[in-house]
Amino acid sequence: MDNDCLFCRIVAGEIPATVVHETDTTLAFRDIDPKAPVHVLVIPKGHHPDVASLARADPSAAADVLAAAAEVAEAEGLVKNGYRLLFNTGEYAGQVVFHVHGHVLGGEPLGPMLA
Ligand code: D5M
Repeated sequence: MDNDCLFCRIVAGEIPATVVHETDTTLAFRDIDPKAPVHVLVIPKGHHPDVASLARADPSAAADVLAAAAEVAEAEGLVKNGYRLLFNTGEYAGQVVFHVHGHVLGGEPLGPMLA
């Protein structure tokens, strides 16, 4: 755990979050500033700054995050119409929390990514 990391502190229960899914290795909670009717963040419990670092250091945890995101999408009723799974990676992508997180977004048409 990184004591300066917001999402590590959510994993530790030091900061409240609306948790919607949890496994031994992952946690999923609602985004505090939702950009769609469903906006859930899926994270590994271990601290890794971004998805590339996670995939390198712990491929099994990376697979767990993807599986958890799919389970969240299913539980949130997003599978029929589709959803977006997005990992902002680095400053130019707008990543502001450097504990890797997948955004699960859905519940309305999201439009093309690069319009
Ligand atoms: O996305 C970081 C996301 O993290 C952004 O959508 C807001 C969200 N966020 C920030 N603080 C919290 C707390 N405390 N609970 C839930 N969600 C939070 P990024 O991809 O880094 O731009």
